[in-house]
Amino acid sequence: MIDLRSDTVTRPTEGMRDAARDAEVGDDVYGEDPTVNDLEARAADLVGMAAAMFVPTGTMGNQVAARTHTERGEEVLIERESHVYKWEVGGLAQLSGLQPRTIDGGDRGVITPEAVHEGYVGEDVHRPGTGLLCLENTHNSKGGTAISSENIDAAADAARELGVPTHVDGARLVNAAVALDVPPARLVCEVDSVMFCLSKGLGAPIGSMLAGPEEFIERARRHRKLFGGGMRQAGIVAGPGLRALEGRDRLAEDHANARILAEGLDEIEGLSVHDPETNIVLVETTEPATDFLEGAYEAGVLGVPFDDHLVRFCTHLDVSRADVETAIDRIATALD
Ligand code: TLP
Repeated sequence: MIDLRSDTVTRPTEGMRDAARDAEVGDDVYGEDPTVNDLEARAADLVGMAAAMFVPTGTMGNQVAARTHTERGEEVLIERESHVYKWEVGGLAQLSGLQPRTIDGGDRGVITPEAVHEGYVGEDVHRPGTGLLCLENTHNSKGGTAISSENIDAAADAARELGVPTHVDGARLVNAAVALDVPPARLVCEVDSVMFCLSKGLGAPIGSMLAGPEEFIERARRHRKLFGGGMRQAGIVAGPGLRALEGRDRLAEDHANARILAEGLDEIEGLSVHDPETNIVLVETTEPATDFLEGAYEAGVLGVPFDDHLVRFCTHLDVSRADVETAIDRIATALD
């Protein structure tokens, strides 16, 4: 089976398994796990922030960030197809008493400064006030679009002028950086916090990083504890995370494989493929997405439905160029 459902499905490499076994550990709630401390320092450095904190999942990183930036009842300005709004079980409302105000980011999920100004709500006797702007890069639902540093800067600058902090859900920030050929830090130099995942394209089995200023991360540690994410000998998972960070240049291969997949699938009658910018390929299907996926599954290829006639395939560490070519052949035969 060629599993293109997500880049979350990768199995740890031998090096990651070695790193888990050999990790020096301590109690991380006391700040005493040397492997976690090392990972946090390197992650902060990668994104050019003063501090970083290890969290078990991207969802927790985003939700802790939202809680740490805001007061209960405030509004969060957020793209309407974004993961934090759509795929995190309404966590903004459930966990932090926040009210999302959605903005349409168009085909690529880009939030413009105009949209920030338009969506902003000043606090008064009737209105809650905007407490946070949340951006996503790459934008998953829009097909892994790599949003440029200029676009991110412009939105964050607009928010700052209004006194609103910006958080970036950068689950795939390193994919964006590789695609745009800029250091990850360049993509977040104007924002207040960023979450990025080790467990997606980077291939780690578990873990994400939340980065920001020292004082922000210090407060975020309390919210991580509150949300049940204070881990003990977490070096066991941070060790593989360090290996994942070291291998980040490899993401260019996933992007090249996504392009090969897109070109191959686009030749098949009944499919129309969006040009991939990173490792996500969106495919429009003439037949219902679930029927198409059933045929693909029987032929030995897995993907996920994104809409009634829209399917997502994702390339990653565990699929080679040859696998991608086989996947194209299998789907072509299934649709024949
Ligand atoms: N995304 C998963 C699914 O939940 C859709 C996937 O397979 O792509 N931000 C973004 C942009 C994400 O894509 C995801 C996971 C998360 C946050 C949450 O990360 P985890 O799964 O670690 O909580």
